[in-house]
Amino acid sequence: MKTRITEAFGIEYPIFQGGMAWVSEAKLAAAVSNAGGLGIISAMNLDADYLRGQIRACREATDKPFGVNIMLMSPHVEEVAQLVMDEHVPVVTTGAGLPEKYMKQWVPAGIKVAPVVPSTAIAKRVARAGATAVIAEGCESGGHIGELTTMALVPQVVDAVDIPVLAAGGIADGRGIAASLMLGAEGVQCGTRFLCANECQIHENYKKKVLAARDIDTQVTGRRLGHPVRGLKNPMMRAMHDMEYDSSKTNEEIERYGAGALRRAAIEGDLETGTFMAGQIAALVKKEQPAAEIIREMFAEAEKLLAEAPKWLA
Ligand code: TUI
Repeated sequence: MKTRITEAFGIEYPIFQGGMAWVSEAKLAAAVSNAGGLGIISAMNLDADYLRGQIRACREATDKPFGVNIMLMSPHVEEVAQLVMDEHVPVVTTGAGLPEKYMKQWVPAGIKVAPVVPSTAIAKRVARAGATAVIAEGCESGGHIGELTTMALVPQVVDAVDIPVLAAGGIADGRGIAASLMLGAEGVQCGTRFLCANECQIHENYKKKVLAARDIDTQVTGRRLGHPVRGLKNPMMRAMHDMEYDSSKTNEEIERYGAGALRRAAIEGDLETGTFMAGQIAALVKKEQPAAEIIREMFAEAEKLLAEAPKWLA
């Protein structure tokens, strides 16, 4: 499949693996890149030393392009923003904020930047700042979310900018890819589907929780704090939800309660106090399998659907 995304990023399939904190490590990113997608390492909220190690491990495991996701709320954002230049990382994606300040250095340095955007206004801003592509992520996705759904957001972003758009949020199979192309996107970014890749090193309990999920098993917490986060329902998510509706609790108390919960999920597999971030399509993830198989399967299905599409015109 050839689109402006495969051309611009030098990849075989127009698919990015989402940069997920405590999930998207070098091993998963390299597997996705080796399979012809764009693997992405998450800088999460750790420092430059952590990221340097991950970049080097990824380079050991693949000679294909890969990316680094910078979560703009990270306390180490300045040093990781510098490191991606020092390490000549080919692609940077950003999330949870406005990346223009950093793009002033990244773009002239030849880094291809693809920010996650939750609105057309932000898509236009990053396009003006020199983004190679934008990732229009709907609120079906796991983790930190915006307001609009993928179905509503993607075509509006496609109309708002001239650069290519990747659709994200709620995409886990070939149907999601085909639909994204129909909305005008030229690629997709998937996170949740890759949680159950063999190369994904999260705790077994996290994978089991995704595999057991039903359609209605995600919930959003953090709206009161200004950073809504979608994850799989569990005692931690329910407690966060209850605290948010309790006016006697301060925002600081709630923030403190939530601190470290993603690490507890991904590393320790703590079913009670971890936050298992996942998107609304978790129930479409049926088994653990190699990243390469996930990509091949998704695109084989998309190509079949697209080839059959003229039947609707008969
Ligand atoms: O960033 C994500 N997903 C994430 S980041 C994350 S770590 C975290 N942990 C606790 C609280 C908050 C974050 C877990 N999942 N996805 C990309 C994304 N970016 N979704 C939405 C946005 C976004 C939102 C607002 C991008 C830009 C934006 O700009 C507006 C502004 O005012 O900053």
